[in-house]
Formats: sequence, C-alpha cells, structure tokens
Amino acid sequence: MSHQLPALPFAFNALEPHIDAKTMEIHHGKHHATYVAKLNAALESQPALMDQPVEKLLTDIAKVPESIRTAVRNHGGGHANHTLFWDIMTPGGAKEPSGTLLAAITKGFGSVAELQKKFNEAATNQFGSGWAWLVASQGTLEICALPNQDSPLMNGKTPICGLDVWEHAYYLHYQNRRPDYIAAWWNVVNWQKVADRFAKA
Ligand code: MN3
Repeated sequence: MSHQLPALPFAFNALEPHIDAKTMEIHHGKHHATYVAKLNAALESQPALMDQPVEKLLTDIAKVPESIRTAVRNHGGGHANHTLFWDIMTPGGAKEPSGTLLAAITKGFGSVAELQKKFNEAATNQFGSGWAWLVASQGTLEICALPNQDSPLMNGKTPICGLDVWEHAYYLHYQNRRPDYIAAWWNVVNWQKVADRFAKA
C-alpha cells in the first residue's frame, strides 16, 4: 500500500494568527503532498519496501538500496517530519507540559523556559532549510537541529516535537523574520501530544 497524505487534524485557518491559513494550505496540500508522491515514486522500484512504515525506512536508512536512499531520506523524511508537525500543533493555544514530560524537561533543562530558549537558538541558527527537534534518547531529552528533511530517526533518536524552519513554513506571513515565527509557534504546540510521544519513545 502506498503512502498517503494524512488529513490535517484542523482547518487551514485554525492556527491563526500564529500560522496563517494560506501557508497551511500550501504547506500541507502542496509541499507535504509532494513528499508523499515522490516517496511513493521512489519505492516503485523496491516493492519489498512499499509496506514498511516511513519511520522504519528512516530508522534503517542504511539498509535502503543506494539507488533510492537519497530519495527516501529527502521525501520519506519530509513525509514523516510533516506528519509529526501537524500532529503536535493544536488550535486553542498551548497548555503547559505536565507529568513525566515536565519532569524530564526539568531534569534535562532546568525549566520549560530554558528548554524553549535552547530550542529557539537551534531553530534560529539552523542555516538554510531544516528543522529544530526535541528528541528522546534513552529516556532523556535532547535538542538538535538537522538540515533539509533529515530525521532524528536516522541518528537513532525519537523525535517528539519539531519545528519546520524551511522558508515555505513561514515566509508568506513572516518574510525574513524567522525568530518571530518561532516565538509565535510556541502558542500552538500541543504538549499533550508531545507527552504521548515521549511516553512511547
Ligand atoms: Mn515544510
């Protein structure tokens, strides 16, 4: 079965004013859809890999035949990253993290504010296209930034929260003001979903 574009779990305008409807419509309906289509096209030559979840393809990227490895890395990464991105955002505003996730944040960073500061630095300083990530690694939390559509899964880490800092994610509304986009994005983070992903990691 080929990979499918997941439905957006909210309306295009649901994250306004932080992320505008036009950006969401193009981001989901054009950019993410294209990653899915190109991943499926690459996998046509490897039917045995067709049924693998995209997360497994990325975790085991070294086992993907070299002829399609770059395509799976780029388009499979794009598919997995955006699927996570839509899932960890919510209309109606972020609540504070709690429970086990909050305990891990406090242990790893001292406070939520300190985590956000370090995450913002990673997102701001990622040169060119890429993502900032909060990842789980053996029960602890780490922040990293990766270029293009590279997934933390390729490094043996489990992404639990991520921010797309490709210009297509913010340029219509924020133009060159990436830090403003990053600051606004925290208003729509769904900490419950991040906590769920941490619990499963
Ligand atoms: Mn994107």
